[in-house]
Amino acid sequence: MSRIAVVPGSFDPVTLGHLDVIERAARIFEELHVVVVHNPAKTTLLGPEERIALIEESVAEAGIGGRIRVTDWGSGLLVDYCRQVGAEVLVKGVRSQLDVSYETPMAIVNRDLASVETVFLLPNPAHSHVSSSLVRQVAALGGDISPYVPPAVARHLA
Ligand code: COD
Repeated sequence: MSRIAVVPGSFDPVTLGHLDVIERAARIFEELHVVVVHNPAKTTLLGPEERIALIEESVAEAGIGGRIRVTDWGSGLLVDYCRQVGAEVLVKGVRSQLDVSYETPMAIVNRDLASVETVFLLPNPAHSHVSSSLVRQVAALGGDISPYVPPAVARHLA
């Protein structure tokens, strides 16, 4: 039985939706790795070091930093990271049918490649409309992002 799980994402920036998934996964698995992956399809706002620092600050402020390792995996295969650290489970949040359609083929390929299973967590409805791209857009237009992001991110982007 795996005790190590990986929560991957672009986290550009980390949102309250991400934090909700991380908090609930931390209650299920003994050790959690939050892995910043570069998604070539997306234009980024923050560099990987900033994203990592904001995730670390956010999980620390949420009181769950102790069992969470935050790391950057560039654009390598995610299952190679899983193999490297002995993780057998990926955790993803699914907000909509669109997320399910996007994630399902990846989950099957990751299982084919390395027997890594994917666990889907349903979002907290309070945050299910939140995405990093929405936050980037509101921030760029000078709006208040504090309802959507952890305090560390709101301070950083203010
Ligand atoms: N509530 C709940 N979950 C949420 C919310 C929310 N409000 N917002 C986002 N999430 C979930 C997303 O559904 C996703 O599971 C995760 O949080 C990360 O979201 P993002 O937007 O930060 O990151 P994405 O979607 O750009 O990340 C995509 C990955 C990098 C995770 C994905 O592309 C991937 O797994 N890549 C691995 C590359 C690889 O190994 N490919 C080969 C095998 S197919």
